[in-house]
Amino acid sequence: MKHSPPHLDPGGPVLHGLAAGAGGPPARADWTIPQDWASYSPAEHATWATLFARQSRLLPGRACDAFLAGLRALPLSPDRIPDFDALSAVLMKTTGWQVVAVPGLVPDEVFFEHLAHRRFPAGQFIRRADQLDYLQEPDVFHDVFGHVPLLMNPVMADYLQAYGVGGLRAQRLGMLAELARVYWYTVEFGLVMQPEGLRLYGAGIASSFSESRFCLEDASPHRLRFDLARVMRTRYHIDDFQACYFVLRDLDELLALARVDFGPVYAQVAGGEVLEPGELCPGDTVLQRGTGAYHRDRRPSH
Ligand code: HBI
Ligand code: FE
Repeated sequence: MKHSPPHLDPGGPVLHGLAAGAGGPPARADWTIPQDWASYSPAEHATWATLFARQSRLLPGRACDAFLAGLRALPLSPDRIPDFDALSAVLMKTTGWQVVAVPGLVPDEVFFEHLAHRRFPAGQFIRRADQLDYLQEPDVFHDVFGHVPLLMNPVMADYLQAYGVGGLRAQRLGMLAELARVYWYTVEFGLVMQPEGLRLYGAGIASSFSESRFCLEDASPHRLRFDLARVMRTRYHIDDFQACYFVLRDLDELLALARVDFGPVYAQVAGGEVLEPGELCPGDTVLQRGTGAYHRDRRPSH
């Protein structure tokens, strides 16, 4: 994944990419830094409060039950940036995960190494007040509000660790782009079926004011049944709403994904055709065919 300049839509997703965090070389080899909770200013806590309030209002009925349960069970204050040690204490006894602070994006292998050891690297900083809806690097709101609730869920806890282990392997195999697409269309932008209807579980949408509605309510994007090989071949928008969302039957599907050997699937897709984000292909199980209206006449994908 790589970074690209912010787009013009005021409500795009929070993005991840390849570039390392700002500043010089890291003081520690694993790129962690102290969270230094006392250093957050009142204005920074106020930014958290604004983001927290509007997302908590939007998510009931949109986020899946497991996400909402995780959110409730975590020691999160509506008006203060959370303390990572307090989060880690609860996570550790629930699923064995910890939250560690990093300056922003870290190199892929550093990121994978943390996940493989059940440490979630969370951006220490919070976005500026003029960037409420869009920023390029994962900050504390995206990482904690978006990702940590599902780390309370045993299935996501195992899946994300498996992604870390798999990431190191994919790098060796030259299949990182394929694996990153799986991450993108699950952990960041995944949808799941619930008896009452479609729900979101991806952190990129759970932490986005506009995409949390777009992904479920807009007529533009396709909503397709998740299929591993298909997802591996599907490009994504890194700086705009997705043109396609992939839907799991239930979150337990991630458990199967954490256990399956990606090797044969890499072999199946290697050198094959890559699909554009909004493209449909034979074999797709189309749950809702999108109109494509949103992306029509916009820039091509990466
Ligand atoms: N670093 N802090 C941080 N957060 C991420 O989500 C992240 C990263 N570095 C690399 C990365 N993601 C992705 O490019 C990989 O998952 C492929
Ligand atoms: Fe993320």
